[in-house]
Amino acid sequence: MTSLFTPIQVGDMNLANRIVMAPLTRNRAPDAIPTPLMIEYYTQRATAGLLITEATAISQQGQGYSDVPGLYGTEQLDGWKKITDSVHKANGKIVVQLWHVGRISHTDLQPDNGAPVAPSAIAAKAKTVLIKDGVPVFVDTSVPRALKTDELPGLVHTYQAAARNAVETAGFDGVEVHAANGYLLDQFLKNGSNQRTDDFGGSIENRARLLLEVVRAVTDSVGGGRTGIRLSPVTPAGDVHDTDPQPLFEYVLRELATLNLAYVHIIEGATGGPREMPDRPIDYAALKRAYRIAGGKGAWMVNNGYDKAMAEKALAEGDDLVAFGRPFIANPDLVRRLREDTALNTPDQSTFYGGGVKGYTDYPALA
Ligand code: 8OZ
Repeated sequence: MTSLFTPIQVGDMNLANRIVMAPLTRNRAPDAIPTPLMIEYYTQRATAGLLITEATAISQQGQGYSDVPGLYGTEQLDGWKKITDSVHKANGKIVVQLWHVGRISHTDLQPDNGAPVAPSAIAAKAKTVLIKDGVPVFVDTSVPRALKTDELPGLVHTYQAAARNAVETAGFDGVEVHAANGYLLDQFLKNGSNQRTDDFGGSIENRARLLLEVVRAVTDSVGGGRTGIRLSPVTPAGDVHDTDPQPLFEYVLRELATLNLAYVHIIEGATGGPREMPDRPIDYAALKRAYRIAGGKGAWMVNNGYDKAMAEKALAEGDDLVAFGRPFIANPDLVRRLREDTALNTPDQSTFYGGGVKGYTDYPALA
């Protein structure tokens, strides 16, 4: 019988188990450059079947928070290479999450202190984090400007270049396109944030166009077997909403089914919050069915608030991988603890974003 500890082939990656470390923003990369402490943090967690890095900006325009890493400069790529080398030495697998925040940014973080970019010039009722004198400060996101249609091919190219650099230069096993949580690609998908009148707004097909062009470009350069995608159909994160998410996401998944992706990663409910959203109903089983019927063979990864019992139930019902977030913050040896049914350390919320060793690399592993 399949358990959390049964190996699985996911695209080009052979995973030792089905326990995935979810992408977790930790704001410990000053100047967007990965640090030696990050080598230790990821390597401590390398027994996960797959590590997904924290969201990592594909360009400065894609940056929305202080001290989050990037993937567009030589020093950033060199920093990541040390991390992937160390994780591989520990027999781990690691993909990088490709991130463009769109409107969830602040002029302080943008090139020439310009406005962040978005599908439409609609501000998010959302906060971002700036780090001032080492202390995280929550500030309102800035009013964005609408991207011009002729800027979009360059944006697709930026994703593609980041994916290629991630695999060829930084040594990642693959990439995860971040299309969730109210960031740029999710802003395009959902009609609360996309009011464009060109080929990238209006109909479901049009709103999904940028996402699908990005994923096609990424798979063209690194292969579907090294590409995953993260979606959050109903999350309120980043102030996004869609008036009819079921047909929107069924369309997206049917189209993704043709691209031979390694995996599809679904956040169920509100990111990091309630799994049930009574005012935002969605049928996840129907989404998965739409993907499978359209020929999608990628692993189906589920996320949000899972414990061991829930994860085993998900596998028994045909999901393939389970991503754990907060449990991995506090338990570097989460895989062993789940296998041995031992107690878990409790994550300390006050050290999630920013800081150093404390609450990052100092959670104890079992003896
Ligand atoms: C928490 C804080 C900042 C960013 C996401 C990248 O939700 C994030 C994020 C999470 O996907």
